[in-house]
Amino acid sequence: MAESIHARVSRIVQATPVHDIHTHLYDPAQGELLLWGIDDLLVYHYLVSEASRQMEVPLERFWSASKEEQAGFVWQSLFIDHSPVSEACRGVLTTLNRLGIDPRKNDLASLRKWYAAQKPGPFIDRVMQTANLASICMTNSPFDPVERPTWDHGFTRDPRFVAALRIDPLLVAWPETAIWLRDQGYAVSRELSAQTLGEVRRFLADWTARIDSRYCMVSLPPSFTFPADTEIARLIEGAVLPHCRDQGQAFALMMGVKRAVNPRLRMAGDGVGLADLNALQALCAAHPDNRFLVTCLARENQHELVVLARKFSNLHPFGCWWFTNTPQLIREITTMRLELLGTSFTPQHSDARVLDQVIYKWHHSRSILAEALTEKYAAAAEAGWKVTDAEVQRDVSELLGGGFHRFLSGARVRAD
Ligand code: FIX
Ligand code: ZN
Repeated sequence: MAESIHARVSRIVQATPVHDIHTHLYDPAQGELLLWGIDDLLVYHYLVSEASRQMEVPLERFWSASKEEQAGFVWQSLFIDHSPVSEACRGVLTTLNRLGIDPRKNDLASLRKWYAAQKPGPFIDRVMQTANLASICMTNSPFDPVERPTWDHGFTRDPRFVAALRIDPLLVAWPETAIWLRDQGYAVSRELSAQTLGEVRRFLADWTARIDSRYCMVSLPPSFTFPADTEIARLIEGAVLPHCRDQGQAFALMMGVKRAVNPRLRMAGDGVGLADLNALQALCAAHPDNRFLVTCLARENQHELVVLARKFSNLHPFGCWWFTNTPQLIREITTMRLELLGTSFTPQHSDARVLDQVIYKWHHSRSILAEALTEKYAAAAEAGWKVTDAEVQRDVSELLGGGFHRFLSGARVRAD
């Protein structure tokens, strides 16, 4: 019997290595910055915010506990006292399951024992093979006092881990950041004079070269507007966009995050708000020589983002970010993008903070991508256009990193 369209598409989607274009993972040579293992899986901020609703211990007690103890609280409240049905809980189960561990038969102590027997190098290889990853793009911040010294000292790069320059404090914390930049040897003042903007560009160019950054990125609050007489807008216009043009690089905007909605939850305390996509429209229209990679956190922004991408070829939507990284929303957003953009977008990034998470993030997303594509190919077949395996492979390679890289390079037509 002929293989069904769904089986063909799934086979190709599973077998195609993906370039994970945004994560919070680090080069193995950056040592402890690269998190992995059961305790880090359990204290992931997605799980902490869910556990904070169910845990018996008060938050203060939770935060004063060791990582192992915190992991124990999360395990108890989300896996033992209740069933692990949320997407983040299911993620832990899928990860363990695909590593060959029966999560049901293993208590936390034996899970820890299993992990203790793993060696970092082979474990990284195994995770990347299991998730079928071609490369991992990091989020690299010169402003991070723990990360920065690793770059200052230098290390031998793992070619599978590529860099992206993250610049949130530069844009959202000006003028405090001016003081920091001065300490780093850049002759800036609080006022955004031509000299200061020039020095900010020098800083961006220095770090782009130092880390071999592929693109520069920022996350922005819902209040972001453009054009505007604000420090963020002026820094973008006067320093970041010229820098990107100089370097031929794209600028990634992650729009709609409300930081520290509940500061008591620390990293788990961020929320979502509706971004003003008029700002994005104005950026794309006023700067046709810049390229913008954009993801939005609010479900309600997704349709407008896709419509804008139809109008501006210098805009590339990517990923189902954070609170939209749930099966129902991935299905909705990916289908909407396929229906309005064809294959000219990047459906997903993992946003993994713990290496092992790439296993579940990609396993879950790949199966939804295969379903969404199958539906579209089946509809085309009904209208007399049957796709070949080679065409499916072309499309899937495009969606899993090929289109992204072409967008980064500025090429409009297929290079391969
Ligand atoms: O700003 C970001 O890159 C976000 O992805 C993070 O801040 C967030 O904590 C996260 O991990 C979401 O997945
Ligand atoms: Zn992120």
